[in-house]
Formats: sequence, C-alpha cells, structure tokens
Amino acid sequence: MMRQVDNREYATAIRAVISEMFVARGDGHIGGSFSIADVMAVLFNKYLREDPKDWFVLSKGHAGPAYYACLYLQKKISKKDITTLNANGTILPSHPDRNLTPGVQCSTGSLGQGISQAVGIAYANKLKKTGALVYCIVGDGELNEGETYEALEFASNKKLNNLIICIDSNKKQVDGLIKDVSCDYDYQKLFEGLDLTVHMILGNDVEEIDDTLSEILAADDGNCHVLVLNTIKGKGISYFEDAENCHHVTFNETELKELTKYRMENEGAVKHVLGITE
Ligand SMILES: Cc1ncc(C[n+]2csc(CCOP(=O)(O)OP(=O)(O)O)c2C)c(N)n1
Repeated sequence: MMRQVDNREYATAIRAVISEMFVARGDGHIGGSFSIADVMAVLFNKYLREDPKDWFVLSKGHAGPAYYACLYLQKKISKKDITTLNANGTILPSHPDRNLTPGVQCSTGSLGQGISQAVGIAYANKLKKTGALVYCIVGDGELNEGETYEALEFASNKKLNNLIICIDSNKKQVDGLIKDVSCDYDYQKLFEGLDLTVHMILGNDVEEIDDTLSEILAADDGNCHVLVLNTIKGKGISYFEDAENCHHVTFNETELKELTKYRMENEGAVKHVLGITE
C-alpha cells in the first residue's frame, strides 16, 4: 500500500486524473466515473491491502477511468498511458481488462458479470482461508441485470463475510432515471430481504464511507455487507452534476474547458498523492 494521504484530497486527485484522460480522449463515461471517486479514494488510499492481497472488482466496468486514475496514483501505470484512454493499441481500454492493464484484477464491463466474479472470488478465498477481502462496486442501473440478484443470493447463502458490495446509487442510468426505467427501489428492504447487512450512507462523503468500512471490519459479524452509496452522477464538476444526462459524453468546447480547468486547479492534489514535492 502507498503512504496514506487525506481521503478527500485523494478523491480530488482521482477526478483530476480522469479529467486529464477525458481531455486527451475527447469523450468518456464521466458521470459514473466521478460518482464513485470518493469510494475509490477511500478503498485505494486506505483499505486495499497487498498482504493478504485484497481484491477490487469494478463491476460497473464502464467507470474504468476511475480505476485507471487510482492505478496511476499508485504508480502502476504511467503518465503517458493515461493520455491513451481507449485509443488503438492502448493498455487502457474503456472497460477494464486484466490481461492488458497492470493492476487490474478482474475484467469487467458486461454488467452483472463483475459481481458474479466477485462472489466466486470471495467464496474461493473463504474456503482457502486466505484472509483476503473482496470489494466490489456495482451500478444502480446494473441492478437491472437479473444476474446481480443471483450473485447476491449466493453471497447471502454462503455468508460471504469477506465480501463488501458497494452500490453506486446515483439514481441515473444510460438513458434516464432508475425510477423511470426500472423501479423506485427500497434498497434497505430489498437487500435485508436477502439477509444481507445494509448500510445506507452518503456515497460522496469520504468520512462516512471510511467510518462505515472500519465499523464493518471491526465488527466482523459473519455476514456479507452492502453499502448503498447515495451519490450524484458527475459529482465534482457542477456542470456535469446539473446535466440531465452525463452518462457518456462526447465533450464540446465548454465541457473540455470545464475538465481542463478542474485538472489544472487540482494539480496540487495529484502531485501530493503521487508524493511529488516542488
Ligand atoms: C450486459 C450489458 N448490457 C448493457 C450494457 C451497456 N451499458 C453500459 S453502462 C449502462 C448503464 C448502467 O447504469 P448504471 O449501472 O447506473 O451506471 P452509472 O450510472 O453508475 O454509470 C449500460 C446499459 C453493458 N455494459 N452490459
């Protein structure tokens, strides 16, 4: 693990690096990459261990740029790499590929399949008593995939207390609001009904995320835990937060300016996380 810095600064650095990638590329899944920057910051800054080797599974794989930003901040990929997002021959395809990118543990992008891998990995680690934990981030639109419930049922049945599932409840999916496309979920009832332990928290609040994770790990109550992260799609740049749809954007001039401004204003956070002193 890298030296720890302030979680909030880490989240800002993640968004700044994502912005740099998107400016170079000209388009990208900004909404869902920015909404998870805070939970990614807490996980990569503080929780994911090298020994035993914990697992991170980004089930909502279209938010790959958030994952790559963390790998860049951990110095697993280079500055040059982050300017090649989704370009021909890149090691950073728009969705994570474990055969291409150093540090990526699971290939994801086909919604529903990441969480299915995560439960399998958690079960194997539980059987082998490795002590490794598995953290998995799932989209709220991704819950449209029936497969996610099969995975959650398995996690409940096998009491996967080494698996922590984070649902990014940003209330929007690719083509509209969750409540219009599927239904207005009552996550508390839904997941408790599956005998999972549920935590309804502010998902763009690093302190609340950190406190919840540390309580879960300290309690070690033998159950699989689900964090429902109440987040804002595009969180971090008000222009995108306010946009009706910022799922995948081909950036216009104004949007490129917003991203460039965010990147420049937060150069200090990136350098600090990287440990670069002036
Ligand atoms: C099996 C499958 N069907 C469709 C898609 C295309 N797709 C990519 S993102 C997305 C919407 C996902 O919504 P959500 O999980 O809420 O994403 P977020 O808002 O967090 O970015 C869809 C339908 C896919 N990647 N996989």
